[in-house]
Amino acid sequence: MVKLTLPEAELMDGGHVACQGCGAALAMRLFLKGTGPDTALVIPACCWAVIAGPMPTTCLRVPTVFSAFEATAAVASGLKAGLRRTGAPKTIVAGFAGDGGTADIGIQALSGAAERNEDMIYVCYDNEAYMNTGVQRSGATPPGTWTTTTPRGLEKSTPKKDMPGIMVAHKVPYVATLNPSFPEDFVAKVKKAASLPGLRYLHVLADCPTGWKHDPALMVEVGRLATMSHFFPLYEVENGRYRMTWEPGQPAPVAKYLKGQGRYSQLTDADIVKVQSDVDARWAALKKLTTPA
Ligand SMILES: Cc1ncc(C[n+]2csc(CCOP(=O)(O)OP(=O)(O)O)c2C)c(N)n1
Ligand SMILES: [Mg+2]
Repeated sequence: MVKLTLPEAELMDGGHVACQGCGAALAMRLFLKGTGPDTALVIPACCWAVIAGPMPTTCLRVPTVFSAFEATAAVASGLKAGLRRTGAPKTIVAGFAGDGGTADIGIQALSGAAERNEDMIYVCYDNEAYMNTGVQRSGATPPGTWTTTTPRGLEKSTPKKDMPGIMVAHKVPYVATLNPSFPEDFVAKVKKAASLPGLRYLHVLADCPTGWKHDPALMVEVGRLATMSHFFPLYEVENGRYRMTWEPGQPAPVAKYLKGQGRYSQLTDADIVKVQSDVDARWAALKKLTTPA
């Protein structure tokens, strides 16, 4: 008998309208396995507002509030206050927003909630563009990426906004990076976040085969390569202390990750060398933070 390591209960049904191979769909499924049924979600405008679907056919088995695009953390703050007041203080309130809704339009509400250390889990599922409206670049789009607003020849040139770093700078109790291709690590971090008070920020890499331009069947593999190549390291920061949670023994070349995706098909060998050196520099900086003095 295979021993299951993840909670068996499903709080998200199949039959939803996510694209095939949607990393954000798997992220929600794993997230709810970690928080359990006493969870209330706040979802702003994003793919997930569509995936969830309307009542009575929603795929979510937990109560959900749909918020304005910029308001996730403000609505979650109010929802938590209301639940406390009406006798349900233990319900986990979780914002579940995209990278556009977090790194760009929602950052003010999130920063305010973080500064007040509101009691919520805030999940940013980062598919590295505004996917729901047709793959426009966001602050979280990596440099060199094709999107519909950074077409070939005019790819994004500025760095990806470091949302986990911004949240660590707010000195919230818990910040972590998660990847649905590493489900045990994913659910362990959600469970840890669920056990802590205050604002817990989870930054999830969420593959979007539609916008990243690859075969949807390869979603888990592409996600694995993101972490295996050090492109998306898995770490957590508890009360300011960094800890790497999973490290590849021998990192894969970043080229392997990039070459599997059409959004990077315009990169030259020289461009790829540059991405590799940026990834190496970020990894070295992170290793310094995670190595006890
Ligand atoms: C104030 C406002 N501006 C623009 C929109 C249109 N809009 C809806 S979803 C979306 C993209 C969201 O991108 P992201 O947060 O990254 O989530 P994803 O679609 O990638 O899941 C946009 C621009 C909106 N609903 N409200
Ligand atoms: Mg997005």
